Amino acid sequence: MSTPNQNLFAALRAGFPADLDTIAVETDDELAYSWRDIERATAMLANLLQSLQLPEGSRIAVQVEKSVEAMLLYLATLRAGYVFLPLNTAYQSAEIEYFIGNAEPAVVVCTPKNFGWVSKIAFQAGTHNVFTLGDDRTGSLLDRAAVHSDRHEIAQRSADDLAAILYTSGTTGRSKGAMLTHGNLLSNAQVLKDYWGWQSGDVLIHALPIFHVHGLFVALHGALLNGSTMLWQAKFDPKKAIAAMSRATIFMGVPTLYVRMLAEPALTREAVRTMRLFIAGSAPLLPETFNAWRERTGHTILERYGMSETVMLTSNPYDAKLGERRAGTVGFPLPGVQLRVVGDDGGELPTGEIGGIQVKGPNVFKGYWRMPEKTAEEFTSDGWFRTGDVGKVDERGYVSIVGRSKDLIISGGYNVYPAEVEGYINEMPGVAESALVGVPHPDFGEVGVAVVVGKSGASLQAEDIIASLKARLANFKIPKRCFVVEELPRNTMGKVQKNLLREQHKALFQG
Ligand code: MCA
Ligand code: AMP
Repeated sequence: MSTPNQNLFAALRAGFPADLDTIAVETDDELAYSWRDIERATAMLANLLQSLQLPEGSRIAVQVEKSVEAMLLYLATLRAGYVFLPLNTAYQSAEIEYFIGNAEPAVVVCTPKNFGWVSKIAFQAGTHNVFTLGDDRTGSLLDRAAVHSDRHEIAQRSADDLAAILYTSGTTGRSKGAMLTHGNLLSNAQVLKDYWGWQSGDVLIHALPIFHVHGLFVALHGALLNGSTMLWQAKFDPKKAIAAMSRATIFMGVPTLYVRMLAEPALTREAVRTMRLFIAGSAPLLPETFNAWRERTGHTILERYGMSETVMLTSNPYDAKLGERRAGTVGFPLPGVQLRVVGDDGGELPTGEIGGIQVKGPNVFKGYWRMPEKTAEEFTSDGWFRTGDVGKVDERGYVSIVGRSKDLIISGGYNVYPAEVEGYINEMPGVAESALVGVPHPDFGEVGVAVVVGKSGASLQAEDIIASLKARLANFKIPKRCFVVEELPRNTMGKVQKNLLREQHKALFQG
C-alpha cells in the first residue's frame, strides 16, 4: 500500500468540484477560469519546472503583480514539490538582493519591466533560470509552459517537507525566512475550513496580495479546499469589493480594507445581503471599525490572529454556540493550537494577566531558513514558540493582543521593521542616529514616523532623508513624516525611549 501523498496540492486538488468545467475564478477584468483550467495550467507549469532538473527542495522566488497566473505558479510549485518564495512587489533592488542572496533560489520569476535588474541580481547570485510573468498573461514563463503536457503526477511529499518560505520578523532589521511545511499549511487550512463553517456554494472575494500569508494561504487555501469560486480582484478597490458582495458569501481583509469600505455610501445592508462572513486580521481591528461595520451592515466581523511563522493561531468563533465575536479580542486558540501567556521569568501567568504570548501546534513553522541560532532563540527549551506579541487570556478564554515586544510597525497590514529603516537612515551622510516609531493613522492603522539626529555641524533636511529612502526601500516602508532633532530621549540605561516619541507624535494624523 503506497503511503498517501501529503503534498498540500493533492489535498487542494481533492477539494475541486466533480464538474471541472464550472467556474473556479472570475477576475474583475471579466476573465473566467474553470477548475479544469487550473488543473491543466498547474500541470503544464509543474512540468516546465520539473523539466529544469532542479535539485530537491529548490526555491522558486516570485516577485510579480497579483494575477491568476501568479496564483497558478504557486500551485504548480507545490504540485512539482518545490518551495515557493513570494516577494512583495514593492521591494526594490537592495531588498531583492538580500532575499535572493539568502534563499539562493533555483528559479526567479519577475515582471517583464523588472527583468533587467532582477535578472542581473539573480545571475550574480548563481540563479540560472529567470522567467518573466506579466499581469496580462504575457511573459516567458507562460510561453515556455505552453509546450508542456497538461498531465502531471503530483510530486510525492511528506507533511514535514518544505512548501514555502516567507520572509518576516526582522527585529534585528534583516528579514528571516520562515520555513512552512506542507503539513503546517494543510493542517491549518483544514482547521479553518471547519472553524469558519465553509459550506458548498460559498463564494470568496479575494482582494488581498498573494505574497503574504493572509491572501496566499488563508484566503486561497480556504476557497480551493472547499471547491469555492473566487471573485478575484488584482488590486483592492472598495467600490469594486462592495459591488462584488451581491455575488459572494465571504470576504477577508486587513482592517484598512474595512475602513475604506465604510467610507463608501454603497456599503449598505442591501449590498451585503448574500454575505455570510467577514474576516479581519493581520493587524489590530479597532473596536470603532468593528462597531461601525455592525451598525452599517448588520454583520459582526470575525477577527483572527496569525503570523507568517504559524499561519492562523486564534479566531473569534463563527459558530455562536462557541461564544460571541468580541471586539478587541482575537478569539480562542484554534483547535490543535496551544497558547500560553508567560511572565518575564518564563512562567505561565494566571488568567487575565498580561505577558508574552507563546504557542505550540502543527501549524508552527519548521524554523528560519539557514538561521538555526535565530530559530533556537525563538523557541523555549520545552518547544513553545515566542510570538513576540504581548497579550492576555481572559476568564472566558478570549485572547487579546495588547502590544508587541518585537519592534514592529504594522501599516495597512504590512510589517515595517524600524531596525531596517533606521539602518538605512543611519548610513546617510550627516546622520548621527535615528528612531522610527509607529503612530496611529486613520487609514493604515499605524504608520512610521522618523526622528533623526544630525552629526554636529551637519545640516540635515527631512525631505532629503525621505527622498534617499524612497530610492532604496519598498514604498510602504517610507516614513510618513520625518523630523530632524537635536537628540533622542534616552532612559538611564541609555536606551532610546521610543514610547516618549510615540506619545509626542501620536496626534500627527488624527482629526
Ligand atoms: C500602500 N501604501 C502604504 C501601504 N500600502 N503605506 C503604508 N502602509 C501600507 N500598507 C502607500 C504607498 O506607499 C503609496 O504611497 C500609496 O500608499 C498608494 O500605494 P498603493 O499600492 O496604491 O496603495 P493601496 O492600493 O491603497 O494599498 C493599501 C492596501 C495595501 C490595499 C491596504 O497596503 C494592502 O493590500 N495591504 C494588505 C497587506 C496584507 O496582505 N497583509 C497580510 C500580511 P506613495 O505614493 O507615497 O509611494 S500576512 C500577516 O500579517 C499575518 C500572517 C496574518 O495574520 O495575516
Ligand atoms: P507577520 O510578521 O506578517 O507574520 O505578521 C504577524 C504579526 O501580525 C503578529 O505577530 C501580530 O503582531 C500581528 N497580527 C496578526 N493578526 C493580528 C490581529 N488580529 N490583531 C493584532 N495583531 C495582529
